[in-house]
Amino acid sequence: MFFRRGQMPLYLLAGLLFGLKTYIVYRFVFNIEIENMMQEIIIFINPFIASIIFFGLSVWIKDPVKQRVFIRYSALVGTLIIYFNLVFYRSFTDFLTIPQLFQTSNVVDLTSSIVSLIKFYDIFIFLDLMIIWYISKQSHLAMVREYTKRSKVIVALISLLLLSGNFLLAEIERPQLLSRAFDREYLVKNIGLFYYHVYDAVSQSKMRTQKVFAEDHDLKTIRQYINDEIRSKSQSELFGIGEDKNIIFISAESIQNFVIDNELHGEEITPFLNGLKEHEDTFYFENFYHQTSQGKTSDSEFVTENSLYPISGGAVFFTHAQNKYHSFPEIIKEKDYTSAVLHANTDTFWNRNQMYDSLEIDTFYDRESYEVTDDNQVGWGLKDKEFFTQSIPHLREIEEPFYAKLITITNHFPFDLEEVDRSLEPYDSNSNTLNKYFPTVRYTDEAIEQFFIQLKAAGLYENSIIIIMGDHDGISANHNKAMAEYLDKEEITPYDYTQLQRVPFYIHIPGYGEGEQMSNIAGQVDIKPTLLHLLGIETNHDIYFGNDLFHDNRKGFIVQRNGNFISEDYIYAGETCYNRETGDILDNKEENNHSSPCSDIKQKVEVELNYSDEIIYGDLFRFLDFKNK
Ligand code: GP9
Ligand code: MN
Repeated sequence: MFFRRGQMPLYLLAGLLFGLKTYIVYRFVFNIEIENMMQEIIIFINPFIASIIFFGLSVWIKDPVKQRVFIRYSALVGTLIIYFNLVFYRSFTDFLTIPQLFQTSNVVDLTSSIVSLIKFYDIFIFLDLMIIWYISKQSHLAMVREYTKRSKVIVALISLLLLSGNFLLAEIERPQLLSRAFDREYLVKNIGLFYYHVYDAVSQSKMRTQKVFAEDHDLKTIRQYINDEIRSKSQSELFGIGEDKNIIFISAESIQNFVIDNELHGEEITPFLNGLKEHEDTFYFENFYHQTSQGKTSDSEFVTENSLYPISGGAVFFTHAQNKYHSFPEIIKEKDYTSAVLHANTDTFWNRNQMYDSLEIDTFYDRESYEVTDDNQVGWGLKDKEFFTQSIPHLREIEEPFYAKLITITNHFPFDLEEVDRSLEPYDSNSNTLNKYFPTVRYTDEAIEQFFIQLKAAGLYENSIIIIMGDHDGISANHNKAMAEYLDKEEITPYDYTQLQRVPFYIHIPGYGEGEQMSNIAGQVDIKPTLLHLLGIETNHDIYFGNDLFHDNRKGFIVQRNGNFISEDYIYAGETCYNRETGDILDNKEENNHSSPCSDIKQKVEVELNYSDEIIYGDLFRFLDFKNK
């Protein structure tokens, strides 16, 4: 099957040559960061697997002459795909996506500098193509023939096996790689450039069909629902108290609120945040829930800026970055606010570079804006203390009044921290993850404390509102056993697990003096209307799923993306209705579910999730002119 009269089949030879070229380009021409041995292995085998599978398709072509043509042109198209990506990469440090091909502005940027993006040694990228082309043109080529049915099936089976092997390794390296749709670099690193393009094409076309069938009047019912069920009819007492103040928003990576006011080894875990909670200028919300799904930090950003729900599979930052939104940063422009995000990670992570444009965020201070060295980074990047220190000069240069969001990173799984930065010893349980979580939480607590001092010194404190929010949970259900041990519980029930999805939420208004500890239920979806109202901006025509947290007239429940919810009276989780205060079970699954006290709200939860999905999938806001309503 493979060798005939000592000859290697052409598809195999082409596959090996093309695979080798692709590997060399991935490894040495693109600037792809390899973090461990597993990635090294994947990036080596993937090019060979992908190209042998593709060229192997030629065995299904009967006519050997046509087989050669197929192989030649496949090599040509494959090479061009690599090359276009490379030229694009040299300019944007990113890989092409289908929407980008249609973004004329990018093309204009590219054409102006195209000459500088082409290097003389690029010719080597075409070397294998020339060899394949040359060999395939030899008239008496024994490397192609008509393949028997058996050979075809064997080639197909081997291809399938290789493909599964590649995806299995990728899944081990990055669980839920495809559904979470991380960074494009991660995708390319783990499944290769070609499967990445297939993935991109499939997700784009899925999205497009849904958009094509969407219509203007879909919004009418949604607006009606929001007017009837969500929108408060009057303004809260705090409306306008933050007018013209800066908003400094700290998105605190993976901080859950079970650490607040809690202890480990007889010590407070978060001494600064505990103190801040009691401060007269602080509103602290003890029942504030994150509402993220697979998009993690990016979902928390999405919910916060738009007051829409994230999508259930994948990250909306990735799948719907081209949509029209009506975001917080966009709305506050009417009050002459500028907006910025500060986060020391690459700008492509979570597709932030594209999504931030759609959200109309003016400036993104990404990794390039920070000095990241071997000494000042740990785990996922720049240490939080260093991050805040280096952020101060950036904050000073942003035009006031501003909204600036700072996203921390040190308290990110796997919660690595050097000995010198550790002021709290790890916990001791069977979960290494939970054990290491406490010292990094403490580190971030100290970093925020230091940041407050720096803000005061920089004269940025007095005239700002400072928000601190945990972006999502850091300890997943995999660590329930250790968590139960820490919390001194027998087990973590669905009720407990829901309560563990609470994250800290602080609104600190220097000089306000009438702060309070708030026990009403709240969620990330409430942030946009709350902040808009603090700034004195009306939301009467906006479409959103949250409420001003300072208003008494709220819809009264917080939706989780999986359809669970928390209301003032109930928690619905694991298909069970619980009393929110006591945790007692209020219904019985065996009985008729309509009798459950949770049923009414459960229906509304489904309606809201569907409406939010309709807005996103249908890109419905493109039909609206919010400004002239
Ligand atoms: C990456 C950071 C962490 O830039 O926001 O992302 P996460 O894994 O928490 O979604
Ligand atoms: Mn995060």
